[in-house]
Amino acid sequence: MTHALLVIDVQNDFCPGGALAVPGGDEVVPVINAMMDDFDTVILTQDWHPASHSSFASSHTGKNPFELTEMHYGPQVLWPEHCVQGTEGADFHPDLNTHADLVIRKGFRKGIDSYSAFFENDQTTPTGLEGYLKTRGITHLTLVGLATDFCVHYSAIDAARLGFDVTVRTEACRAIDLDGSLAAAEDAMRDAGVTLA
Ligand code: VGL
Ligand code: ZN
Repeated sequence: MTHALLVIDVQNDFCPGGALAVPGGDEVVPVINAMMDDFDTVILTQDWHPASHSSFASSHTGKNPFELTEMHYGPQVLWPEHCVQGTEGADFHPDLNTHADLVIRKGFRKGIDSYSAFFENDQTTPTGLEGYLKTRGITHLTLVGLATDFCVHYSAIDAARLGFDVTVRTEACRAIDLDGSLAAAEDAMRDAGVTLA
């Protein structure tokens, strides 16, 4: 068995002081760094939006952050501007160990968001990560990072659906928790066969 650690979006904008700060987001950094040696490979994801991305409330007149809107691919939460390509907010947390085999960027198409590391929010456009993992013989994935109820959640469910053995280490994750989204995400992950440890 080959086991990869998939570190989701540990970026400045998701940490305290950032544009879309996840409470306690920076607390996961030392926990994740300490886990890295236990895996055959480490892969980092990076939320990477162009300016005026369609997931930003500021791109929609009359809309505020954290409101829902309808996109051509379905419902979409609108966010504060965050993780804009090339900005400090999009950089990894400065203390995160970034000696990873692969950094995969997502959310770089202006008209579509991508929570999952595997598929954009239309649930059909692939990022290429599945092929990378499968051609390297990786069968087991452990997910950590930010945010538990969005990017970790969608990545974990897609990974399980694609046939990987998936564990989410919740002590190395933190949530945004909008209107019960954390509890809903945990239920959905368990239903998909993801182990929450
Ligand atoms: C995320 C909201 C918007 C995440 C990314 O990493 O969970 N959440 N973009
Ligand atoms: Zn984003």
